[in-house]
Amino acid sequence: MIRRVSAAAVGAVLVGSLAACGGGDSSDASDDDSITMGFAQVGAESGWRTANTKSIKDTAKQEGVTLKFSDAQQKQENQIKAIRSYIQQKVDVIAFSPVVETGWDTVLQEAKRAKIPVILTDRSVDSDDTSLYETFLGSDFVLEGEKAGDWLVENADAADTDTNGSINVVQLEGTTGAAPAIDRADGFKEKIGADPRIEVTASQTGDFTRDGGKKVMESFLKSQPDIDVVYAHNDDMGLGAIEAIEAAGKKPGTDIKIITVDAVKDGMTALSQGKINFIVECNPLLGPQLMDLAQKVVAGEEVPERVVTEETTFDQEQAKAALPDRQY
Ligand code: GYE
Repeated sequence: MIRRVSAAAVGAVLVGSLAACGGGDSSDASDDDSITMGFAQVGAESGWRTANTKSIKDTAKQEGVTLKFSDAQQKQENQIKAIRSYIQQKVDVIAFSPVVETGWDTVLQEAKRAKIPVILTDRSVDSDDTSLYETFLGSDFVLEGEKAGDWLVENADAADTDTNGSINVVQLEGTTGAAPAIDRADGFKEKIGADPRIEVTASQTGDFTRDGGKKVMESFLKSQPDIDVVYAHNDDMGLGAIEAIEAAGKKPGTDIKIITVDAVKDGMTALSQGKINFIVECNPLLGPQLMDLAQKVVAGEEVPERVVTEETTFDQEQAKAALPDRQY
């Protein structure tokens, strides 16, 4: 709870970017101001991440932002190394999507001392010192978990596939310690409390990958005799779970209901085919908002301390309707 508040309500201290760039004329930030951004990406673990990276690279090109990009292969130490190298290269702004929530204060203090503004994008950090970054652009992951939980409560009767009065959920968690894994679990848990029949009987990380989801689901299918529902923290793990369920001779979406988060094309396709039952959207197309914030921050303009992306949800019929226009 405290963590949620500290991530979202960054307090009254607005951007430290005046210090960061020695002032700046906020009324005069023209579009063709060329800036250099160092971006430390989490990895390439999922369809969501691929779409996110493409959005950032494409928008940087369009906006004339020189982008230095690194892929940390889901390792915090690699992200820290990349940030340090951006500090050494004296980029104008650093943006990154922290793989896990904790352990960033030291490197962020180094950026602050070098007067390089930092923008958090997609995932936030858990730090008491909110002066270490200018803003956080990304989804409300707790809300995403709540939407997943609400759907299950509303569809509880159908989810009790064996009609034995208990609805056993297995959870495929995202990367341990990552904001979306922690928050999507919290939001879901809070909402399923409304129906005493619903219980999370097993929960394990699949690291946001398809392979991880498949392996964890294979072991759940052996250890858990009565699985009614899979709640996967992203589409990729849900898609891995589908493979495991089919290999075990069961019908995903029918014998075992599946709820996921993201709504990337592969997930939406499985949803429209009836193999997934509900997807909570998480928008990866953060490039335009990120570049806009970066240009403002470098120009010394004030930016909101929190920018939340707008998202929806999809059931099977809605997925069929949305699929033809889905970009990612
Ligand atoms: O849901 C998942 C990815 O941080 C929102 O990371 C992101 C998550 C996304 O690996 O697919």
